[in-house]
Amino acid sequence: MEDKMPDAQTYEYESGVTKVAVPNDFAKSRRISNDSHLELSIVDQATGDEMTLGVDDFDVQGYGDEELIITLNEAVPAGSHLKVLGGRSRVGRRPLLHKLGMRVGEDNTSKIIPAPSITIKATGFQWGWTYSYPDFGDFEFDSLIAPKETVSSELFRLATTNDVVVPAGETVRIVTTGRDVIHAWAMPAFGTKIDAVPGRLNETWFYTENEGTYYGQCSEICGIDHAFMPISVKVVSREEFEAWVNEQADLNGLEPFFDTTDQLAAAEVPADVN
Ligand SMILES: [Cu+2]
Repeated sequence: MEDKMPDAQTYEYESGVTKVAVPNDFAKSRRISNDSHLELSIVDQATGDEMTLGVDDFDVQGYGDEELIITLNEAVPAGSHLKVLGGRSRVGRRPLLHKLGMRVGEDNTSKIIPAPSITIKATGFQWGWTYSYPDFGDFEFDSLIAPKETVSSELFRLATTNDVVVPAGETVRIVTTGRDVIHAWAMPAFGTKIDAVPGRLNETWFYTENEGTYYGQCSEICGIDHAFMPISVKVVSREEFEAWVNEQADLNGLEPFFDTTDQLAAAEVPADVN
């Protein structure tokens, strides 16, 4: 599963609609072909709250075809829009009960996840990591082991000088390479481990909805300081992420990437990132 990049797509439709045509233009083997490949929700535009529709709330024609026609029992209410997430990429365990007719995802162990919204390039070097964010003005920074006296004993040899910052609930593509010898970008909490090889690009991905900071380490013996190149990923809200991106842009002499005039004031900018 790690080697297959998530490819599900999200489509949004206005309030008032009852019938929508949804593209199903994946490769044939990846098409939406049953209700476990679809997730429909009604999103309140004011609050952002999502209410997931049950399979009995809509009817689908054209499973497996290039276009699906979805008919809702009730029109999308005013002040809301319809979000359709469709595709075969998932995270979580696929319950055995699915084979007995239970809808995948019903017990929250497995769910559809969208194609990556962010690509981060991680370059291993002796001894640390450089992270580039090509989608957001192409800033980059180095992440080195944090000085011992600055970290708690729990984070000894895990904390870094700069966290990788990503938004929760979005799929993140990680592209790895090496600047000198082979390293490996490993993040156990995400089930992610991939070699970072000079002259080659590898790619993998992760997805988490849980905000917090996660730690990993280089996992390919790369020289005398191999044990001193930790990896830290800070998962934040979308608003915090955008504020952080703008802060990075500023540090790199770039224009702000996101127009977050309101959000910047409201969002908590992670204090330990610079
Ligand atoms: Cu190493």
